[in-house]
Formats: sequence, C-alpha cells, structure tokens
Amino acid sequence: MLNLKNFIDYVEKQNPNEPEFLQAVTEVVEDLIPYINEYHPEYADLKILERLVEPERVVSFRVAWLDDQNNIQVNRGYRVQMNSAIGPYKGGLRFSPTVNLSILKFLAFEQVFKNALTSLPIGGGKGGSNFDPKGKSDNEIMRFCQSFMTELYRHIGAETDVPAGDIGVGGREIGYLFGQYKRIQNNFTGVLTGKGVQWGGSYIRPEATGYGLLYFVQSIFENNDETLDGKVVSISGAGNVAFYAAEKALSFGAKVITLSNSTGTIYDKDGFTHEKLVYIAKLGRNLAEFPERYPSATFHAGQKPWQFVCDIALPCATQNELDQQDATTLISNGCICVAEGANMPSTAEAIKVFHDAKIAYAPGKAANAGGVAVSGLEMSQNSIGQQWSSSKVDERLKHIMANIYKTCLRYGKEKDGYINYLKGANLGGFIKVAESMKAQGVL
Ligand code: NDP
Ligand code: 2IT
Repeated sequence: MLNLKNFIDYVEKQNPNEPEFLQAVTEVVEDLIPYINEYHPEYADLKILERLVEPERVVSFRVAWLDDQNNIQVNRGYRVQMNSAIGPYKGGLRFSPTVNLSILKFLAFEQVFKNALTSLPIGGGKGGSNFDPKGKSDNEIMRFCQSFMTELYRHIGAETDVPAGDIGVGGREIGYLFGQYKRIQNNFTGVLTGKGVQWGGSYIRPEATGYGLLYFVQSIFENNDETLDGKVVSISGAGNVAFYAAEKALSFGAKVITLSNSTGTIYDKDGFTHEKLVYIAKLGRNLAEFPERYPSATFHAGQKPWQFVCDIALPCATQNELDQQDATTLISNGCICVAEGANMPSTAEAIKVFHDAKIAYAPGKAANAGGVAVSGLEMSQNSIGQQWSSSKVDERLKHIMANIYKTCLRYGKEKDGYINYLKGANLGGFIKVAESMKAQGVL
C-alpha cells in the first residue's frame, strides 16, 4: 500500500529546494495514491510513481553569447526529459529570468499527464533558460537562440524530443532556434513545433491554447445546458494564451473585462472588442496606455485581475498567480468557473477553495492542452510532408478538447455528482502512461 505522506516526504527528500516541483507532484499523487491502492496495487510494486517523479534525463548547459555592446553574457540552459513512455519528449521552452530547475521539472511533470490526455503519442518534457528576453534587440535574441541551440541540438530530434514555445518563446524565437538546428544538422525536420506556416508550421498553432481553453469551458457550460453568451470573463496575462482566449471568448458572445501583465491589469467595464484587442497587441507591454484611447477602461498598476466581478476566471499568465485570497474573492463575487490557460496558476490553497465551493475548476493539464495537441498535429503533418487547412486543424482541436473533457468526466465524477476535473485529468492522463511503463519493463 502506498502512503501519501510517506511518498511526499520521499519526493521532498529527493528534491530539496524544489517547491514548485513538489507542489505539482503533490497535486497529482493526492488523487493517484488512493486510486492505485484501490484498483492497481501492482503499480506500487512496479514503483510506477517513484519512476514517474524521476526525470529520465536532465541536461543543463552554459549559453554564452555576445550582446549588442560586444559584452559576453552567460546564461544557463536546460532540458528536462521527463517521460517517454508514450512518445518522444514534447513540451515548450521558457525564457525568463525566473526559470530554474524546480520550475522546469514541475512543467515537465505536468506535461506528461497533459500530453497523455491529448490521446496523441507524445511524452513529456520542458526546457528553457534564465535568459530575459525583455529589452533585448532582435539580433541579441537571435544570437542567444543560436548559442542555446548549438548545445541543445545534440539532445533533441523529431523522434527523440520536440521542443516548442512557452513564456518568452514565440514564433520569432522558434524561427532562430530552427534555423540553427537545420544548419548544424543539415537536416530539415520537424524538430520544433510552432514553426511559421511557410516553413513547416501548422495553421492554428498560435491560436490553439487559447481556443482550446474556450472549447473546454464551452463543454463545461454545455454540460449544464448553458452557453457562454453574455458571461463575464476575467483573463490574466496578455501574451499568446491570454490573447487568443480573449478572441475566442468574444466569438462565443462572452464579455471579456480584463487582461494583465507584470505591470498591472486593464479593466474595461464595457468589455473588449476585437478592435480593442488588436490595439492591445499593438501596445505590447505598455498596457497602462490603453485607457488613453478607450476611456471605458482603467489601468490598475501592480494589481492582478481577480478583484473584478466575473462569472468565469481564466488565469493565463504564470504559476501561482491566483492564491487563496484571490480564490475567496472570486467565489464571493459569484464566479462559477475557473479554467487554467497557464500551467499551475492556482495555488494548492486556491484549488481547495474552488473545490469546497463546488464550482467548476478546470486544471491547466486538461484545459490548456490544446496548444501541445496542435503541436502534435504539426509533428504528424511534418512526418507525412503535408499541411492541413485551418479548418481541418481547428476541427481536430475541437475533437481533442471534447475528448479530454469526456475523460475528465469519466474519471472525475464524484458520488454527489460534482465533477472534480483535477482528479479526472490526473487519473485519465496517468493510466495511459502507467500501462505503457508496465508494458515496457523496468526502465
Ligand atoms: P507569453 O510569453 O506569450 O505571455 C506571458 C504573459 O503572462 C505576459 O503577458 C506576461 O507579462 C504575463 N506574465 C508572465 N509572468 C508574469 C508574472 N509573474 N506576473 C504577471 N504577469 C506575468 O506566454 P504564453 O502566453 O505562451 O504562456 C502563458 C502561460 O500559459 C504560461 O503558464 C505557459 O506555461 C502556459 N501555456 C502556454 C502554452 C502555449 O502554447 N504558449 C500552452 C499551454 C500552457 P509580462 O510581459 O509583463 O511578463
Ligand atoms: O505548456 C505547454 O503545453 C506548452 N507550452 C506547449 C508545448 C508544446 O509542445 O506545444
């Protein structure tokens, strides 16, 4: 029999000073251990959990590059290859000064379950660097990406490990990384996803995480015979995920009232329109300037969006951006659904508040899986040398999100009818990985 406390103590001891990794593992094993003890005691003997929390491989490397003043800069690069039981390692690269091993291990661990939920044959990984892209010139970004790839290339490959974007890594960075990989290997392959549509990328990949999030939220409401029409939505972040989540929410007739970044939050009492969103994209990080053009809005420097009254909250910025107090405020303001575009944006205490209030809480590993799912479709298109239309990719994305929703229902429905999407996602993702590990022997 597995014991929850003993197992968490073991993980903590093996991974000291890795709070985010421990948080992500705890959130998963709280659901897995009772399930394993009841239905699959053989997984304990096979040490499936002990193996799941140990990355198959972690690489850390020096990334030296020249800035525009010809000064040498030194950063640290990483790739965490967490689990390849169901396919090649797959997951994004994050460039942010906050990056460390604990954060990348938590992201890689989450990715294993998320990727299994997509039903595509992709394992889990994550990587990145403590490089800060803010304020850097295009040339500096390029030189950094080239130096980063000059080491990373030996660890990745279209059938080994396929990185993509995450915070601070978008189409521009994928372009520079891909160019350097191709040059070193003399090989044009699908080694990265999120490529430009003219050179091997998939239509809908930039939109996929935000769109998929809204497809998932739509399923939650449809399950209660409701629609998103007229619902008030609060979104955090103003990057790739937040932006396309806002676009899709608008197209479903919802009213989106906030977007944010690390400088603060824009609150627009009239809601954003498509035109306003285009203007926000143009502003870049200067969200504070938005009310000058649109006086229905106010800017709240240094504040998060969770104080504003909404029906649906979509955290789409970063980990642990929504804490217990934010959760309590959302619930007392009548929020009925929280769905995560970001990875682990809600703290463990916040999740408890949502579950106790019996509102719909959709964890990132299910709700934001649309991005990696379309990355998986990009890999398929690359391997058969084809490019599918936007409508075909979007249809497949809808289908994948609907299936993830069904998996969450199947494994997450409680005796009282409450749907615990976190438990559903944890069990649904785990079973596929555990059975594959069992079949492949002691590795
Ligand atoms: P981007 O770099 O495009 O945007 C990140 C946004 O979040 C920016 O607006 C940034 O603001 C804000 N943000 C980041 N850190 C903080 C912070 N500490 N406090 C306040 N705001 C912050 O990244 P993505 O949109 O791609 O990623 C957002 C989240 O979604 C991440 O958790 C990522 O792991 C997750 N995700 C991304 C997927 C993808 O396909 N891109 C897929 C699935 C999940 P600022 O510019 O001021 O830093
Ligand atoms: O967290 C995520 O799922 C991503 N950043 C996307 C990963 C991918 O491989 O597309």
